[in-house]
Amino acid sequence: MKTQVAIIGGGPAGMLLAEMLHSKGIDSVIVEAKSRDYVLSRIRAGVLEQGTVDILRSLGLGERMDREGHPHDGMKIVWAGQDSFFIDVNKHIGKQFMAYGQTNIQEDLFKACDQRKGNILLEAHDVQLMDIASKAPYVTFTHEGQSRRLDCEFIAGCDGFHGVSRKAIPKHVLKEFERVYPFGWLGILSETPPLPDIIYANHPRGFALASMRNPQLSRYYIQTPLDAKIEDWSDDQFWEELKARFPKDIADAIVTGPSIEKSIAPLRSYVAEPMRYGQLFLAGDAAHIVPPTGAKGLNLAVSDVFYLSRAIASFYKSGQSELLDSYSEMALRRVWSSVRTSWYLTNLLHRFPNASDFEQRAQENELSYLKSSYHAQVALAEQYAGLPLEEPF
Ligand code: FAS
Ligand code: PHB
Repeated sequence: MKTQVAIIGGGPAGMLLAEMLHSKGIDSVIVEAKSRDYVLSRIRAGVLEQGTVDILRSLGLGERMDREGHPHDGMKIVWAGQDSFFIDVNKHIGKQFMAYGQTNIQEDLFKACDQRKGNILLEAHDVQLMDIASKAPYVTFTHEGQSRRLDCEFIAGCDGFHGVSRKAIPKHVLKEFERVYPFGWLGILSETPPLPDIIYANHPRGFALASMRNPQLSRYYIQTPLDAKIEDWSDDQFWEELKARFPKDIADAIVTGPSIEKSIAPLRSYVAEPMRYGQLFLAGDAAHIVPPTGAKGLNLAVSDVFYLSRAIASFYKSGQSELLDSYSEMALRRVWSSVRTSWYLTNLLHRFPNASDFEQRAQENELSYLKSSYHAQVALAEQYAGLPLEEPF
């Protein structure tokens, strides 16, 4: 098999990259380890930056999002039982953000790929990246019981944190930065009407978050200890703990119901540099992980593949490799901005098990400052809305 771009991974990064390349007349093949159902069964992100919404619309992928998604002007923060305060992102920055689940985006991407008869190989195993430092890299894998080889000009490593692409970069080249948090998030999906706003809570019992997927589908999270097990959490225990972490007026407005999905995710900040080696370009979770506190993970995957598709298209159009050569630096500027913001919000909103009294007081003062300072809120709103994508020089 031969293609221009071999894409490893059929999550949002890989599937969106394929659509972007196709819109520029560039051929790609997606090699995905799991089945379509498995990929669609993962419940993950829920908040899209304006930049992501604009990109999806520009590719003709916005019709269902605009019909079923929920635009928000801002989000609420509440702590220590105090009144909640609203950070009006739209007033400060002139941008909204959209509540629309990653699962829906994945469904929309599969549909677009099918409609254009895109080439996606599902349940491909033993994927190996070969000769990535040469001008003729290739990928080997087994598919439908047969050993296959895919020759290409570029390889996009979109295979997430546990994929093989990042590991193909020699250890002496790769520099890794990591912060593992001493807690996780227990998330629940329920077919109940959500609260009107996205609300973050910092409570002595721990962090909590109220979000949504659509007017009949709620998404809630609570901070849990690292050793928490899903089997230890009945729905009733979850709802009781969630309500305990919000002020009474908000807690009383929460409509409870049976969970249709319940999972625990660990929290980490991670960045791998560089995001390019030879003809291999990393994008999305393959290169970086953020704690979901800032709702940045999926949005970073989108900005990475926007930069990468633009760079590959520029190469094929003009033969120039400047944008390819600057891809890693440009993508990492935005990655580090989102990593820093997600780290800031995680430190601001969670209760750290070993926090000293000093650290606890400093956290409460930061929350109080954020509540009272217009400028602090504008700065956070700018980051939460997502910084503008960089123009090519
Ligand atoms: P993905 O991990 O989504 O996709 C990678 C794909 O590569 C997968 O389909 C995988 O099967 C495939 N793959 C892996 N190894 C392979 C191999 N060797 N060969 C071929 N294919 C291979 N972000 C938010 O913004 N908000 C959230 O609330 C949020 N919650 C999350 C909860 C969890 C449990 C996790 C894990 C992530 C969460 N994220 C959240 C982040 C998440 O949305 C990611 O940022 C997003 O999925 C990134 O997309 P990809 O880079 O495509 O990686
Ligand atoms: C979600 O709806 O899943 C969500 C919302 C905001 C976040 C993280 C996750 O910061």
